[in-house]
Amino acid sequence: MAHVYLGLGTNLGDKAANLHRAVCGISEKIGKVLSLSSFYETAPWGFTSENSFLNAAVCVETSLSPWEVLHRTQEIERMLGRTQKSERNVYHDRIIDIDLLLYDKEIIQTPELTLPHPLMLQREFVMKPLLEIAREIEHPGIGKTFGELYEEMCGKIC
Ligand code: PH2
Ligand code: MG
Ligand code: MG
Repeated sequence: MAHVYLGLGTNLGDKAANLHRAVCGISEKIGKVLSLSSFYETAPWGFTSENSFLNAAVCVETSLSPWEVLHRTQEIERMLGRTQKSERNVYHDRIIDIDLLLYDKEIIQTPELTLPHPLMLQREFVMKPLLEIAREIEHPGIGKTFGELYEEMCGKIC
């Protein structure tokens, strides 16, 4: 069994309900949800929108491969009504976004999937919820814990 950390975000409709529905989908299609962070209201990052986000992070125990997890998260996004995908860092408002952040200590670099998530350390909306459930976990590429990395990051962008 592997431990997968997923980042969740929504900025349309009933945002808390969207996050709860995503967590239900994750427990049905990916595996047992071991921990769920609080929900954080955050400002849109990397694009302009009048709709603020609600972000969260979950840890899931799964028997699926990283690619199977990716495909299942995309299935859940479609199930919840997501139609547009972000491409080349052009972002849109969305009902739900589920991003793979970590899969055990795997380091993967393919066009379809990069792990750990390449932008997570620059994004407070990812790190804040993740910190709640993964403070002692090590970033596999860097070898420091998320607690340590968050403190370093706060000197720069928080
Ligand atoms: N997701 C993005 C781009 N910008 N900003 C916030 N606050 N929260 C997000 O989840 C988010 C974002 C790309 O997926
Ligand atoms: Mg995203
Ligand atoms: Mg995404």
